[in-house]
Amino acid sequence: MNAVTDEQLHEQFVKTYGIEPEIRVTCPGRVNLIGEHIDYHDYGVFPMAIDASTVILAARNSTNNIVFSNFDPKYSSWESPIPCPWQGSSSPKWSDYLLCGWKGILDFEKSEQFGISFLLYGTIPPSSGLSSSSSLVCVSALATLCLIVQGDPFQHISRENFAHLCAKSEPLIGTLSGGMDQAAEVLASEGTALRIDFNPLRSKNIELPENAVFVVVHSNTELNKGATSHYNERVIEGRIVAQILKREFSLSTPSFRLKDIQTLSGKSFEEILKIVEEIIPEELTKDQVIELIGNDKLEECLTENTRKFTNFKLRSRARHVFSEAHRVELFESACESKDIKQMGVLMNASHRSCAIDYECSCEELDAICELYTKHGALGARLTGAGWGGCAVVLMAADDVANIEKLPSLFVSKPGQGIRVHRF
Ligand code: ADP
Ligand code: NG1
Ligand code: MG
Repeated sequence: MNAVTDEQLHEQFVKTYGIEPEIRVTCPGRVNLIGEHIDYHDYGVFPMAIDASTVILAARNSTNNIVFSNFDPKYSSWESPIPCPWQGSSSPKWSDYLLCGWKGILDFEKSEQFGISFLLYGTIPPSSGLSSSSSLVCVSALATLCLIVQGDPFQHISRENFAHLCAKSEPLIGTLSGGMDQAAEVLASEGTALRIDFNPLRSKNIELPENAVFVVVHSNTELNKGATSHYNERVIEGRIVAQILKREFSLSTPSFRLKDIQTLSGKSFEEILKIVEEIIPEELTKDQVIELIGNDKLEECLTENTRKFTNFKLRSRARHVFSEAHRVELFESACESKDIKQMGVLMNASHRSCAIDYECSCEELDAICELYTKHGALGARLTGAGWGGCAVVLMAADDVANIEKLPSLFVSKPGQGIRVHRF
């Protein structure tokens, strides 16, 4: 679709609903530079917001209906009278992401439902690892909040608490996701990447070296995460590893996030990686897991829609999580000392770990990374959940001419976070 102007959107809103919009909320996508599949273990990550974004125009209506429409006709309109009984979805449609944000805010505000009209328009390539889904959740949450409270919504709730609320709401579509995407999209400041840490959520703005150019490249494959179980399989495998390590270290914490286990054990990354090689089995069936940790401990790890899993890869998944968390620390240091070569080396290692140990790449993504590396990229890796979607490539500014003829989506500079305009 061609770029749509604010005026066109405004006109479409009035034409669709016969009322004026009250607010416009704009939320960016994000590209993760390093730190993949570790946010749900509470390890720090290193993303930045991108210019591609989702925009929503919103108003209260007097029809006692919740109505969502999309500027792009490929997404059909959705409507429900209030009270709308929605509690979540296991095969999400686009409207379900909006309902996540809407429900999160109504519950937080303890607000009665009211009639709303939303018109959405998004330019983030969907299902491509640039987190279009969280952008939908966040615009919907902020639009709902702004229809309830007056003035600056971030005087009412801090950006950190708002991002946390959105992160807790998105799993209503059935994915056991971490909080990286909502945090990146809500906390970003223009011009800087972010180092994000969790529990409690906090972020640090990080300047990227001036001679570092990040290129986002689409592999021309997509994965709708909500429609497959790959992501949740990885989350559950990590939780089982945590239960095995807790037993090994005699820890009584109820947490099954690997960062908590490492912190409580007092082990360094090197030490815990060695222990993983020594004591974590590579692959177990469900019965073998029960034999090893007991049915109760396995049950603690599972959720309703993951109870059906029967096989678990463990050692290589754990190797990825701990080594990737370590790479984030090293990447931050390399970035601070403007060592772009080292940043590239770490990105390449991250991609290998994602591809081999976490098995979340695909042929097309591997081929893109290889192609760019052949043309002088310092580093290239899949970004986001993977199994399709985009790669992020690091080039030295002087070498960008080498890739002029290669396919690319955009050259990315750190963009700004979610924002609201009241008409
Ligand atoms: P990612 O977050 O990596 O982009 P997900 O699979 O998590 O991928 O989410 C993609 C889903 O988000 C799409 O299937 C669609 O339901 C929704 N989505 C993304 N962009 C739009 C859009 N512009 N309009 C409507 N829905 C969208
Ligand atoms: P994408 O692919 O953008 O949906 C997902 C998760 C993140 C994180 C990354 C992998 C959601 C909302 N986002 O991103 O929390 O785990 O994968 O690092 O599910
Ligand atoms: Mg997503």
